[in-house]
Amino acid sequence: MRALITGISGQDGSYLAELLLTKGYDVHGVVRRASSFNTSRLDPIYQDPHQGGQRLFLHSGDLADAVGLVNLVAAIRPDEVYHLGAQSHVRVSFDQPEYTADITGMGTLRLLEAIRAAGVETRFYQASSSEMFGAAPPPQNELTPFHPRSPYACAKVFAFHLTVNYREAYGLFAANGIMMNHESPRRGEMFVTRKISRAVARIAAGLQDEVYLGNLDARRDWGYTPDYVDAMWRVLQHEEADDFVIATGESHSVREFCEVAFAHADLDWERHVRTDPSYDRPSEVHHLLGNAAKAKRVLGWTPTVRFEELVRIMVDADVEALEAEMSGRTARIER
Ligand code: NAP
Ligand code: F7E
Repeated sequence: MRALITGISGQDGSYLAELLLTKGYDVHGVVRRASSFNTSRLDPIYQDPHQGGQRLFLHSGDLADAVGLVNLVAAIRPDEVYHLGAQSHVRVSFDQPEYTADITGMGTLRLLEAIRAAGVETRFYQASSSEMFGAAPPPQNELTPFHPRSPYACAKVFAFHLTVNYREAYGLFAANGIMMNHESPRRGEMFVTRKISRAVARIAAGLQDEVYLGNLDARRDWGYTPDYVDAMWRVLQHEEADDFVIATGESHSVREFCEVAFAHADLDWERHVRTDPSYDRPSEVHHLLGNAAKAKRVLGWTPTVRFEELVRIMVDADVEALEAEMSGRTARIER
C-alpha cells in the first residue's frame, strides 16, 4: 500500500507516518519549502535515500500550487491520501483570513481536483475539525449543525462539504474525520496545551516565572494524538466512505489543564499564570465536547489516554526535553 500525506511535518502527520510505516505502507509526504529545516518531527523515522530499502519519501510541494499537486498525485499514484496540511491555528486565522481560506479551504479543492485530473483511484481522508461546530451547544456529533466562529472554521466547513460533494458527484471514496482537539509532546508550541506544558517545564527549572494566557474558561475535549491518527487510518479502511466524530467524550477547561499541569511539577498554577486579552479571539468557541459513539460502533475506535494522563505525558516530555537541551544533549521526540 502507498499513502500520500499532506502536512506530514506537522503533529498529526508525523504520528500518522509512523503508524503507516509500522503497517507496511510506503509513505509519501508533502513538505513545503522553508528557509530552515521544518521536518524535525520526522527525525525518528527519517531514512537516508542513499542506503536502500527506503519506505518514507518526502516531496517538495505546497497546497497553493495546483499543478504541483497534480504532478505529485500522478507520479505517486497513492492508494490512500491523508489530507492534513492546513494553516491550522484558529487565532492566526483572524489575522490571516484570506491566506487561511486559500490553504485550508482552497487547498482541499486543489487536492481533490488533482486526484481527478491524475485519474488515480484512491481513498481520500479530510482532516475536518470540531471547530466547525463552533457555537453549537455540546455534546456535538455527526448530526450537529455547524456554526463556525473563525475564518479557520469557515474554511474547514468549506473543505468538509467539498469532501462530501466529491463523494456524491464523482463516486470518490472521500471521508471526513471530524476531530476534537488532540495533543501530544509534538503539539505546536502556540497551541494552549503545549504552551502550558512548556511553561511548566521552564518555570520548574527556574528559567521563567510567569506565563500569559487568554481565556481560561474555554472548555475542550482533549485527546491523545496517537489515538487520533489510528482513527484516521480506520476511517479509510471502512467499507464505505463516511463521516465520523472522533472524541474522548470528556471536556475540561484551560484552567483545569493549568491546575493539573502545574501540580504535576509541584507548582501552584495561580502563582504563575497571568492573563492577557491579546490572546482572546474576536469570537470564541466556548465548549467542545464530542460524542464518538458512531466511530466506536462502526470503526471499533476508542481513546486509550484520558485527560490527566495526557497532561502528565506532555509535562514529562517537556521537562525531559528541557533537561536534554540544558545539558547539551539532543531532545528525544519519539513519544
Ligand atoms: P499542524 O501541526 O499545524 O500541521 C499542519 C501541517 O500543514 C504542517 O505539516 C504544515 O507544514 C502543513 N502546511 C501548512 N501550510 C501548508 C501549505 N501551504 N502547503 C503544504 N503544507 C502546509 O496541525 P496538526 O495538529 O498536525 O493538524 C493536522 C490537520 O488536522 C490540520 O488540517 C488541522 O487543521 C486538522 N485538525 C487538527 C486538530 C488538532 O487538534 N490537532 C483537530 C481537528 C483538525 P509546516 O510544518 O511547514 O508548517
Ligand atoms: O486553543 C484558549 C483558546 O489554540 C484552545 C487546532 O488544532 O483544535 C485547535 O484549535 C482554547 C481556545 O486550540 C490561550 O481561546 C487560552 O478556546 O489550543 P488552541 P483550538 O483553537 O481549539 C481544533 C480542533 C483545530 O482544528 C485547530 O486546528 O484555549 N486559550 N489561552 C488559548 N489558546 C492559545 N492558543 N493560546 C493561549 O494563550
